[in-house]
Amino acid sequence: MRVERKEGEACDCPIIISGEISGLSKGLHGFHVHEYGDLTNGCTSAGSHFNPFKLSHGGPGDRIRHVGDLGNIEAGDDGVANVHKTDKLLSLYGPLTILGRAVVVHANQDDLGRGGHELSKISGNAGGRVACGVIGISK
Ligand SMILES: [Cu+2]
Ligand SMILES: [Zn+2]
Repeated sequence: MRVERKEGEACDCPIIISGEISGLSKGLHGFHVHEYGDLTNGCTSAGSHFNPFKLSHGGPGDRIRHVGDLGNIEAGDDGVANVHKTDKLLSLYGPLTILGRAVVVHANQDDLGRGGHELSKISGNAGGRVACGVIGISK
């Protein structure tokens, strides 16, 4: 996975998250930035969705959302999801930085807060955590 930022005006240039995740079940999987880059107890220790503004869970296009809410990724028959997301809220510096946090892939679809389940407004009711990784710096 790569996270990049395009050159340009500080306030209006999205970061780009791209890459490939394999070994998934076919279909949609919730995909979020969680608050801690800590995998000492597996993906559980990554904590909750990164949510510095203390808002309800939503979709990436919503005004009311967690900063870490990136919606879903979709795996094909081969279990591979090609990820390409741009987001204007996440940052690579300052208070909204995602460096040192974690990305988590969930077992089920994120309902983007609209599913009517008791967990919809908290986590999108996306089920267990099937994969995770720390967002760090590499060559
Ligand atoms: Cu998550
Ligand atoms: Zn969320």
